[in-house]
Amino acid sequence: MLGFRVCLQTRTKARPVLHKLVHKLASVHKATVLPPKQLQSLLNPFTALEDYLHRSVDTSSFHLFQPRLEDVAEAEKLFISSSTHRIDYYTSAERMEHAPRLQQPEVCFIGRSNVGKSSLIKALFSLSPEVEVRVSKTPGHTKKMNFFKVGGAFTLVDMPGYGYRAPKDFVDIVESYLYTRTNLVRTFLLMDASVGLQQADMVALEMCEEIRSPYVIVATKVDKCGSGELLKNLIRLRDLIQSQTSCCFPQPFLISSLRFQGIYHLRCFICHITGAITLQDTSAQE
Ligand SMILES: Nc1nc2c(ncn2[C@@H]2O[C@H](COP(=O)(O)OP(=O)(O)OP(=O)(O)O)[C@@H](O)[C@H]2O)c(=O)[nH]1
Ligand SMILES: [Mg+2]
Repeated sequence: MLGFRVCLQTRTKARPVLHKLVHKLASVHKATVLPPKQLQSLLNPFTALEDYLHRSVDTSSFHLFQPRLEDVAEAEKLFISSSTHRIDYYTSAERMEHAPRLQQPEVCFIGRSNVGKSSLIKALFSLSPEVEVRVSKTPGHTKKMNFFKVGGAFTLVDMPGYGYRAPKDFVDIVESYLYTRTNLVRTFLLMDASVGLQQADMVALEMCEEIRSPYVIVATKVDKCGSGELLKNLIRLRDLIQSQTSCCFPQPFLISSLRFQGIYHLRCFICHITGAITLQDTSAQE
């Protein structure tokens, strides 16, 4: 028996560390060697769609956050785990009573089940692939609030989704979190750009408006449909933000977690709003 235990302990200690591969586009440094147009569409995927639009269409709201490349690279460093800046899954909570009390500024990711919340967090952490973020093809996968600490800088919270067998969870968990979390600095409300606005998206948007805390819309899965369909969905989304919201950041962020489109800018935006870095300039540059 003792021998068995010793053997188990030895095996645990000797277990080889799994070095997961870092995707070649996970870092903006790697992307800077790409042709300028390709780099631009990774930084802001909307630029790749503009050729399809008539010149009279005002696209300024898709270009409001335009950090310098140096700031994007600076922000990226905060997404690399080290012995002095540990990025890690911290804890999960089923109810607000179980949520950890944390001092750091916090941002959370909400939206319909399957919209890509966990995948987005995984892409943000892709330079630290040892951080385990679970994604699934099955809707309703994330059932608790999952807290991820980014050193002492900020916390990311992955939320259960709304719309698939989970409206109760959403109301019980997400709504009470949004109403009461004092260190929450921004909510990211995800919508699937490849299918366009759904009824459940409107419910979440109305909730964010009612709570009156600042939020940002993230259009996910921009890799999944053709440019025409995507543009139609995005212009509709832009119009909705302009006409029906008052607490929403006017720019929707476009992302593909699979192809890393929009991920570098989103990292930078998170560092900016949590005060983790001070940007030189975020507006459009000449
Ligand atoms: N093509 C494409 N697929 C994506 C993208 N992001 C996520 N997916 C896929 O969408 C499915 C759901 O992703 P999740 O990240 O688990 O979605 P979720 O919003 O966390 O879902 P719940 O936890 O159920 O609320 C998975 O099969 C992902 O691979 C994307 O940018 N592009
Ligand atoms: Mg999830």
